[in-house]
Amino acid sequence: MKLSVCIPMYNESAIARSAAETFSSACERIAAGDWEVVFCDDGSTDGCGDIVRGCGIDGVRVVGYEHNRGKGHAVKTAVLSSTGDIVIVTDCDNAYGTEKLAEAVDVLDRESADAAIGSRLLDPDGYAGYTFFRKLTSRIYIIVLRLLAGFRHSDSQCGFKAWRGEAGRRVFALCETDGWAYDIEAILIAEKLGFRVVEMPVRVINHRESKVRPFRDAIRMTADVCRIKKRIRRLDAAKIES
Ligand SMILES: Nc1nc2c(ncn2[C@@H]2O[C@H](COP(=O)(O)OP(=O)(O)O)[C@@H](O)[C@H]2O)c(=O)[nH]1
Ligand SMILES: [Mg+2]
Repeated sequence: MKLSVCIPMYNESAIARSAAETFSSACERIAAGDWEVVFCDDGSTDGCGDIVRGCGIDGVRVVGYEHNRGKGHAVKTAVLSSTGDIVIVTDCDNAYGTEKLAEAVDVLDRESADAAIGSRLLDPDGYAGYTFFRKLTSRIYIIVLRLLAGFRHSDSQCGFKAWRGEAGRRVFALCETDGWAYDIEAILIAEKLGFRVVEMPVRVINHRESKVRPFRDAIRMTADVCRIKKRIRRLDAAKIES
């Protein structure tokens, strides 16, 4: 079983080296000799891509492009270039801890799932350390998603998601959202294709200040979700088959 870990990365020079080391040694423990870590440099301007390349770790590679497109585009690019039987997407700051990588592989097997998405609501301490305001916006957002798009999971925005390689690559090939709503698009497309999506509890163990701007991003995300919903309705069988 080849394991791919995909990391979207935007201006992470402060932590790029430790991320390359942390994720590569975790992969080696889980899938000795049969893994890759793919960083997608999302048009960074701080040289973090070169830092990762400079580590010279076998199995760690960098893909990307010149101008910043947003986390969604970075995740899509990394997943489409991955070759693993299992593909796990997580954040550069290792917010959820490397223990979750092996756990996600188990969950996919145990539950015969095509995707396992991290949920901070399922872990009793999932939102520990979050400000009241961030907890509140997160909860409101899930309710809006449920009403607007029929989203039936408990957390959409968690940066930790595991896919069976083929399922993940099929789904992300159809994804078009560059911004923060890409998660919802991927999950809704996966379900439209008939893939089995399950949740697994995660909690944030490495906190840092979020770059999400609550009001601006919430408005853009809501607009994105409406667009995504329309598009998925139109996504006909012919397109899905191709
Ligand atoms: N903020 C931001 N993060 C990006 C972008 N592209 C990729 N990322 C990566 O997305 C991950 C999550 O970013 P973070 O700012 O911690 O967002 P949060 O955890 O959702 O609040 C990190 O690995 C970033 O490097 C982008 O355009 N903006
Ligand atoms: Mg974060």
